[in-house]
This record gives sequence, structure tokens and C-alpha cells, in this order.
Amino acid sequence: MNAINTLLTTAACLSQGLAMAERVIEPTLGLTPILDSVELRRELQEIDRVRQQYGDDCEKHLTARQRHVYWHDYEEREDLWEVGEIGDGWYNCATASVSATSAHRPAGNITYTAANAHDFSLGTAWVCEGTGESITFRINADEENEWEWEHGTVTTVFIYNGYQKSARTWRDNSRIKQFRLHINDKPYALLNLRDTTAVQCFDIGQHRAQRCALRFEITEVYRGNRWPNDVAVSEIEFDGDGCLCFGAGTMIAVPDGEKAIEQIVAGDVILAPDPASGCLAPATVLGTARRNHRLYRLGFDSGLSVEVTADHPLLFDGDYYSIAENALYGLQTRQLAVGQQLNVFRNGHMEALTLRSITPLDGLRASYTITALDRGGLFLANGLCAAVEAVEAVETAATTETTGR
Ligand SMILES: [Ca+2]
Repeated sequence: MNAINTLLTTAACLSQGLAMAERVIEPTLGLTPILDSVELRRELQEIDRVRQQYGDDCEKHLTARQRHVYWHDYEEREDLWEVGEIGDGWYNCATASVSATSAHRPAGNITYTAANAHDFSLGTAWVCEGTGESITFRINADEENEWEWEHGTVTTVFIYNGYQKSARTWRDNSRIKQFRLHINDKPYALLNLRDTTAVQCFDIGQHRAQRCALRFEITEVYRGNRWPNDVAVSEIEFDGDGCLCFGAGTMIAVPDGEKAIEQIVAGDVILAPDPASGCLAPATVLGTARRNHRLYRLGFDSGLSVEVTADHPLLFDGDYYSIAENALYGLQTRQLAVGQQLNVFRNGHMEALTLRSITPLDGLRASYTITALDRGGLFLANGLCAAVEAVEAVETAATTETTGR
């Protein structure tokens, strides 16, 4: 009997241990939106003044907070609640439909539906009773980007906690303290949210995005001052791999010099490296894309740097490398390592430079890429040999040509 009891106790401990082993993910905090419209307008006026004085070079004359406003609110000043930094990024490739187990009834013309948690506005929120309720996002490829999304993944969740319409609505309504994230109907992790208006970024690993269902179940709340039974979340957004890109200002080699990547349009002629001959040849751009992504700065000795997404394949000495090893584009990349010597095209010839640093940049930034060329699959970005998005098709064609199959 004792032996049976011991066995049962052990089994109970084991099952408890398993329950306790549920994955817990803490957020990294991003930018804090300015909820006070008077304060925001004041910052915008100051940015206008600096911009008039220094033109496009104004960024270095702004405070860190003003730079934040400049990047994320400046263009959207017509609607101060717009979530400017996320809107047209990953969503160029994907759509997410939203539903919830419940939502509070409208108060006059103010609604609290699930769709409010995914409308890119901090002025609206999904509001429900709280613990036990959940909101589900079903992700699918945008029809026009079907090809790209064969490789697309979801890796990051961004949450604007509470009702961020104003500082008062944020305090008065309850906020989420913890979500249990279910991926494709299986519990995946507990997300611990902070009681802050700053955007909260959760790295959830890499999940195939096509037909992925993410359900966020409320398990704990921070109580609001006035409406403890109104639990609110203003926005839940996503990012992922499958949309390789460079930061604004990355210079692309063209026949008469260089051109910033954000100015490249379909029909432009660029200089494309041919790995077989080692020569540069003109190629016509067939498509470009603009998105918003988390970017990383690669810093080389001699002061060269480039801002790029973690998944972008870069060709060095016959091998593809990226910051995060992946096979998203039908070719296996190797992971870049600090200290590595890499051949970069500089001043008209190849130069061996050492990779000194890989620095993650905060928040989401405007990012750009060339999706396809009329010949080859490579372009030069700050001298680095970078793959276009349709690189898999290009590589397959090259292999077929070489092997004669
Ligand atoms: Ca919203």
C-alpha cells in the first residue's frame, strides 16, 4: 500500500512538475506612445521647427523622445492614435481575422469588439469581463503574396495593453496581466504582460504563418481604478520572417554610382553581381517592397554598416549567410558570426572586412527590398551581396542550367 501511495505521490509530483514547466515568456518593452494629445502636438510642432531648420538631416538634432515621435507619429498626425510603426509591415503579406469569446456591448457609438484589438488604432480596444475570455487571430497569406508566404513565419507578438485612448481610460479600465497563448489549439506559453502603455514585444519562436491560429486566453488582470470588470487591450500585432528587407538609406549599386534603396522602383537599372564571373552587370528591377520590421545593424571594421532583417540571405564567398540561420527562401543559410571575415564590394573591388558587431535596433523600422530582377538574383547593398526575395527561383534555374536537368 505504501509503495502504491509513493507511486501515486510521485505521479502527482510529476504531473505537477509538468504543469509548472509551462513555458513563460517575458516581454521586451518598446516605444511608449504619448497618450496626451496636447503633449504630442507640442512635440510635433517642435519637430516641424527643427525640420524647417535642418531639413532631412533633422533627426540628429531631435531628442530621443522626439525621434520616436518623428518615426512613428509624424506621418500619422491626422490620427494621433494610429499605430504607425506596425501598420503596413508584415501585413503586406498577411491578413489576420479576429474573433473573441465575448466583448462588452457598445456604449453609444463606442464599440469594444475583438476587431478593435487589430485595427492599428490605440483609440479603440477589445474590452471583456476578463479571466477565461480569449481572442483568436487566424493568419493567412494575402492573396497577392501567396508565393512569399509559402515561407512566411510568425515570430513576434506586439501588445499595447489596456485602453490607450487616453491616460484616463488606461487607468480606469483593467489591463491584462497574463495571457496563455495557444497556437493551433495547443497551449504554447504564458505571456507575462507589464502594467505599462509601452508596446510589449514577445518573441514566440518561429511558427509557420500560413493558416496559423493564435489564441490569447486571459489568465490574470491588473485591476482598473474605476471599471475593474472592463478588461481592455488596445492592439495585438504580429511580425515574422519571410519578408527580408534592408533599412532606409542602404545604398544600392547602380550603373552611375549608388541609389538609396527606398528610392529604387520597378524599371530601374541596377548593377547585379554575377557570382560565376565575379563581374557586375546591369539588371532591371522587376519589383520592390516596403515594410516595417525589426532590423539589426551589422557593423564592420572600416566603419561600414548595414541595417537588415535577421532572415535576409547575404552571399559571401559562395555561401549564403543571415543573422538567424534559416531555410525560408528554399536555400539554407549559415549564421553570421562576429569576428568573421567577409568579402565586401568596396571602391570598385572586393575587400575582406571583419564583422565587428550585430546590434538589434529597437522597435519596428521602415524597411525595403528588391523582390525580383530580370536577370540574376543578387544586388549590392552597401557593398554586401544580397539576395532578392525570389532567390529560390533564381537558384533553381541556375542549378538546372549547370546540371543540364
Ligand atoms: Ca485598437
